[in-house]
Amino acid sequence: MLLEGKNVLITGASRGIGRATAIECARHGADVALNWFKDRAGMEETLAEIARLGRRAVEVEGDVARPESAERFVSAAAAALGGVDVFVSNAGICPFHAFLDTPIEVFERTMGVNLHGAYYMSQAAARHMKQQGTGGALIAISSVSALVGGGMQAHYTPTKAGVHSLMQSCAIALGPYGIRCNSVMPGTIATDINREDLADPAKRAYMEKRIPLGRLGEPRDVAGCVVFLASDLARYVTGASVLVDGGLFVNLQ
Ligand code: NAD
Ligand code: RM4
Repeated sequence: MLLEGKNVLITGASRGIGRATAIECARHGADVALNWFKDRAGMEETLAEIARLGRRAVEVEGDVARPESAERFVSAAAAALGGVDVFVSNAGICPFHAFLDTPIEVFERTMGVNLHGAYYMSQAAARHMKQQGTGGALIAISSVSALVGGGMQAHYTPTKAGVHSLMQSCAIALGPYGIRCNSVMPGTIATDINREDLADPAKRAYMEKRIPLGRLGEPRDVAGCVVFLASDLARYVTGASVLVDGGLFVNLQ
């Protein structure tokens, strides 16, 4: 029970890594506030899982790319749960497109959701934590793609480098308030975001061969790392980025 008594806010919690993070946090004793967008059915499933674990959950609909969603989410969560201890910026999109053919709208939307959204949300959460005066933790779901390119992801990889950098700057700005800021860098985790991409058996087999641990990741692999960073076990960890990729990044040969 690493998160007993903590309130954890998570964006994009209706499925995938966000849902697994909500469940893992609840399993460790946290109450959760969950942002969702256009996926009511998925959100209901996440809420049912949290209820089964006997923890409190509040859900708040909102597009993270809109600045007003941030204050709405944080204040609704604080009012319902009684405070904000941990904020996880997870919501993200990755429409695969070749660089030369990527429409400007796809680039702008990907930046808006993945980078602007994480910025607005982290700022709103940190303002609340500062006012609360009890410290806290910000965690951004970055990616191994912050460190390497992706041929079909030129509009996506800069957003992941961006949130990694955002957490580094936040670590400096918010350290004096006892707010730790870190990012998690997942490798290839099988979720809806890459379902089509990984449907190609050759692509999947190539990935599995390249990953030293021999398998694609599961959402709960990432969630475990988030729980650690959110917990007091990580009390001296800030400005860090943790790869959760089965060894993919170091396997250059
Ligand atoms: P997913 O598609 O299963 O989940 C994405 C979640 O974000 C969904 O709940 C979706 O509804 C939500 N979302 C999308 N746009 C939103 C918006 N505008 N406002 C609020 N919520 C929104 O994908 P996932 O793999 O679980 O992705 C979660 C995060 O993990 C993303 O930031 C992604 O970039 C990152 N990531 C994923 C992988 C991977 O291989 N799956 C690897 C590295 C990083
Ligand atoms: C990640 C990484 C994964 C890809 C997802 C969509 O950041 O690039 O390989 O599956 O994005």
